[in-house]
Amino acid sequence: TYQQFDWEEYLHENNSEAAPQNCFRQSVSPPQNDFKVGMKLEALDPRNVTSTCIATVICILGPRLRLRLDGSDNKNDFWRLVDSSEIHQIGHCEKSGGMLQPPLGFRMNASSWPMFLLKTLNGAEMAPSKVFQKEPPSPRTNLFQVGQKLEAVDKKNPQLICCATVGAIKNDQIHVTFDGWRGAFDYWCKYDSRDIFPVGWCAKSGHPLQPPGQKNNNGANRFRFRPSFVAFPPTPPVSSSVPDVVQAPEADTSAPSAPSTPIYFRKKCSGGPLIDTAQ
Ligand code: MLY
Repeated sequence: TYQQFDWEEYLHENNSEAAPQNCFRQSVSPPQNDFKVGMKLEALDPRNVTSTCIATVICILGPRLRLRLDGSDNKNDFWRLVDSSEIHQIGHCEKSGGMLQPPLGFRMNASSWPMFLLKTLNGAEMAPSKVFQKEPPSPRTNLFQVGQKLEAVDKKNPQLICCATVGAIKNDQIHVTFDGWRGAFDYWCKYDSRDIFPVGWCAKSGHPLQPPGQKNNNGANRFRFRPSFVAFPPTPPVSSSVPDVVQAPEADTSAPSAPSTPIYFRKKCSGGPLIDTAQ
């Protein structure tokens, strides 16, 4: 239903090439996601990777999970692939001789952790072992070349995977630059980072892909589909006590009249593949 970003055409027009699959630490066919929202699992605390915490699945996007550490606030959610080595079934930590830890910024007194842990796990739906997928092996060396295209997580808006280019290479690191955006979102990462994907990965895995931004492309960029024109099928507003649909303001009548079609925005929608929810 959504119009897909056309990589083939984009590569052709930019006279560029995609980084080959064997550059990446990603499986050739993206893993299936059988997790469900609300399931609990063990995850390394991203802010303190020596501790293993309990996390809850908050959202699912293709093969990725939005996770929140139990006992933490909602401001520190993070994303993991279902084949990440940083997530495990509940019980894994204890089996390997470890102890579950409160997350950094645990919102209660540390002394209440044991009781909190009991309560948070009591009656919880725990993700079964079969939904965890094996992490693919790392390529032996950095095979990337400058100028190659890829799909990369925007670390400042980590729900987004975007069109990107290898801007530079240094030893085992690559510089990820975001097409159509000035440098503010660029970053260095290891060649085997789980945050970078071959061209076509989003389409294959059912994950939304952010098309290039407009900042280096003077004027219209036909590769960027503007949300207001494609966002949603034009469903009429439904009346309810708490309306979740608002109508866009009428066009300025002093302006030359244009054929006007009402556009509706769902306020509660968290965004589809073409919607940049981050501000
Ligand atoms: N609202 C943010 C979103 C930036 C997203 C950039 N990514 C796609 C590289 C902004 O405009 O700053």
